[in-house]
Amino acid sequence: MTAVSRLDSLARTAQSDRMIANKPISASTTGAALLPALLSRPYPAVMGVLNVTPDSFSDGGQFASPERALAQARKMIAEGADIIDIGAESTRPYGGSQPVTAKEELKRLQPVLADVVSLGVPVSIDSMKSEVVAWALDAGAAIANDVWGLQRDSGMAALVAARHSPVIIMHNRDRADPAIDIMKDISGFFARSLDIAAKAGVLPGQIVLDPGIGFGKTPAQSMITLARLDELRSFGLPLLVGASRKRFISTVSPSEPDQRLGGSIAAHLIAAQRGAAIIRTHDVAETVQALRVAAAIREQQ
Ligand code: HH2
Repeated sequence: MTAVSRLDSLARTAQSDRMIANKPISASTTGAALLPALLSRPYPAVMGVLNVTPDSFSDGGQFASPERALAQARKMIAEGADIIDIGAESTRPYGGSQPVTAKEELKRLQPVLADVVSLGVPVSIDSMKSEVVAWALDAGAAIANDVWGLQRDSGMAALVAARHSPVIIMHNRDRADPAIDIMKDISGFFARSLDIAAKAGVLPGQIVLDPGIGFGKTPAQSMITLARLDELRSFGLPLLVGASRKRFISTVSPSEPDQRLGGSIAAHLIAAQRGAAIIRTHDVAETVQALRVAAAIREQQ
């Protein structure tokens, strides 16, 4: 058996396990039906990160070739990912990476996006540029993931409204300010984004809010955000949390990004307990297991 066919058969077995454990969400479930389908489980949906970039903070360059990207997407689906989040520009949570043009982002996505879509789970496009998101939605992506919460690219809100696609509105700031009340800042940002969304005609049922762990926040503010995540439930919208491998973990337990699995799982379990409906992670198998075990234990209470 070749490595590729071994991976395929592993994917098939794990996928059928997944189908028994929780109804799979097919890529043909789109628009208004997609979020309710993803959020109908007893534990959060899991979004697997696929960075087709040379410079992402934790896995830059690892999946830049189309073959490796596709293999990684297959692996994450086999491990139980409900969504694949593909990004072709580092969002630079910690600076250091180069901004890229829409043209460059598209050049990185074109050889791989349609193949990832064809694997059969919903794909989200992690881009702050409406031109890139428009292309990706045309190519079969189902969700827009905007790390500037509809506030950077003036065309983003109208685009997602016109396509009836779910959108992830993430909190962000140009720089961290240790003096501010971060929960108040996040709530104010969400209120502005929701106003932009409403004016553009985005339906509330299509919106997911994400406090943006590690973005424009000190490490302490990232931890405050996780500890007080339940306060954001007052918006009445599903919450997404992506704490995977982020730097705040290293301030508690010094570690390189790829050594932060334990801290990532701790953060994600707390996020799930505080109401997160979607968890964004680089480490799908371990995260799915942790979420399912935590949910099973809670059921015994
Ligand atoms: N984090 C990153 C990128 N996109 N999108 C959402 N909605 N939430 C997040 O927390 C989030 C995100 C950063 O992680 P990664 O994609 O691995 O890094 P990079 O942006 O350097 O590619």
